[in-house]
Amino acid sequence: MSIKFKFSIVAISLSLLVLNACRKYDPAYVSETEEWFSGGAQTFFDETITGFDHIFNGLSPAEELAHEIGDKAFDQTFVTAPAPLNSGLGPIYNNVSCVSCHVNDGRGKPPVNGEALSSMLFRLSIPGVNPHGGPNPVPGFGGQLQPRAIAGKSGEADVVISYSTINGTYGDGTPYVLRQPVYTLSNPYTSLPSDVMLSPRVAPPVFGLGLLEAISEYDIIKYADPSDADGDGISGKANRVWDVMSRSFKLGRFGWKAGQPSLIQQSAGAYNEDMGVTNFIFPMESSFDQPQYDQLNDDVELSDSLLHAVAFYMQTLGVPARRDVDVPEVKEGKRLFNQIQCASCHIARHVTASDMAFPSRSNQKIFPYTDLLLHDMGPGLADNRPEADANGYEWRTPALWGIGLTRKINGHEYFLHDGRARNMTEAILWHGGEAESSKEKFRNLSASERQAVLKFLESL
Ligand code: HEC
Ligand code: HEC
Ligand SMILES: [Ca+2]
Ligand SMILES: [Ca+2]
Ligand SMILES: [Ca+2]
Repeated sequence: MSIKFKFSIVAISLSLLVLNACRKYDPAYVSETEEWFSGGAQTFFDETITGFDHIFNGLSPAEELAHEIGDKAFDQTFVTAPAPLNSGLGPIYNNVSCVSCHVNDGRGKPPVNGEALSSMLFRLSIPGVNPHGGPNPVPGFGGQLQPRAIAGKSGEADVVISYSTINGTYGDGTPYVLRQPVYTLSNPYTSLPSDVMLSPRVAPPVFGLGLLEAISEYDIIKYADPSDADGDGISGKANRVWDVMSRSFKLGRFGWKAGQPSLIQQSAGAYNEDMGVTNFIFPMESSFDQPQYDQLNDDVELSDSLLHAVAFYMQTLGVPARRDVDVPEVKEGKRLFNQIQCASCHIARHVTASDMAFPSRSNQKIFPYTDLLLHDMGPGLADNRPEADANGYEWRTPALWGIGLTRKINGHEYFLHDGRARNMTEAILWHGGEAESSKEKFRNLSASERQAVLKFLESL
């Protein structure tokens, strides 16, 4: 082999490496037949109300049993201790069961027409960080607001939500209206510090998360470009969060700011903070050190095996199949979605890592439409509250798979972290910051092109 030839092989492989290392994603890589199968082998052709609740294919009988136990536990209503079953609710809490927020394994919503807060919660902190670089809890209130309490105790505070109106116009002159939420805390049980920061969150859907957990850290970080080295205006940064069980920092994947490293920790945190149910990962009552604390020196309220079963249930929920993939308007919408750079963050395709110990989620080609990275989404969406490495402007790109079934399965179309968007169009029009130019391109599409983008999203 001539030296020149050898050199060109090296040069070609080097440039391939460079191309690989860059965060640009080549949409042409996606074939249409593959795309019906959003969850790879864990895809289910069900467009009805049960569309988000399918057990993985290929589980062993023991795993199927664990999933079913987890499924039941997810639906269980907890009650005040002592009780023979599902004991330990509160003393302060947000809701009584997982499913009351993650309705049909789908998403929650902000209160509508004077409803009480139910499937939405507020995280709280004051400036500074905790010993692991996470949010600094508010004295007397902790890291999350629990507005409800069991009999004889008082909730921490209520939240009053009002909306102001923002008028805008598309490039073609058609007007649109957005609503911006304003949150005020009322009736605090004790005085709140003046520098308290609030982060509103609606419950996101919980299907397909086992597949997202199975994407390797390497495959996520390869799309990160924190200082925007390629100059396309889009950075993308990984969150680094404390993993309680391994006592180390891990890539954050779950939650609207990627504040949780694993499904078991996310689920354990939900039991503890959202329901007041202590467990081996978070054994301290959320009300510890507060007057609402029940002073009961009780054991962990949830058995270790139930926590494992619920986490396994979260790991083994399949993904609904695409619909209408071959309809011309949907194909045109997909072309536009790529052209106006929605796909720079909503990355269509990933391949999960090989995992001999968990074959049902190993090596799957999946289409979640997320990079699982944090992006500055501009001042309009900012909560101005940091969470580990996520700053007050940053949010994790949410997966878009299954989003077109939201109306059918959840009966509403409130989108974004705080449910302010009343449909998908509003969700897009709120994009700012790194997504500003993509949003502007959408705003300047013709009415029929915008419709095609929506048809494409509806097909996911
Ligand atoms: C009060 C409503 C509420 C309850 C009750 C609740 N959740 Fe959640 N859940 C949320 C919210 C809000 C988030 C987003 C949290 C964030 O951004 O930090 C979330 C996030 C999650 C996620 C991560 C989803 C993602 O896409 O990243 C999982 C998994 C989850 N919850 C599981 C559970 C389990 C298991 C239970 C029951 C033990 C539960 N939740 C109870 C509101 C709730
Ligand atoms: C810079 C990265 C980025 C780009 C570019 C981007 N998005 Fe997003 N998208 C996000 C993030 C982050 C959120 C969540 C923001 C929030 O909840 O406040 C989001 C939310 C959404 C949602 C709502 C999802 C949900 O579960 O509530 C939809 C729909 C959506 N994007 C569609 C689009 C479309 C269509 C485009 C192209 C016009 C686009 N996005 C471009 C990052 C991006
Ligand atoms: Ca309790
Ligand atoms: Ca609290
Ligand atoms: Ca970039």
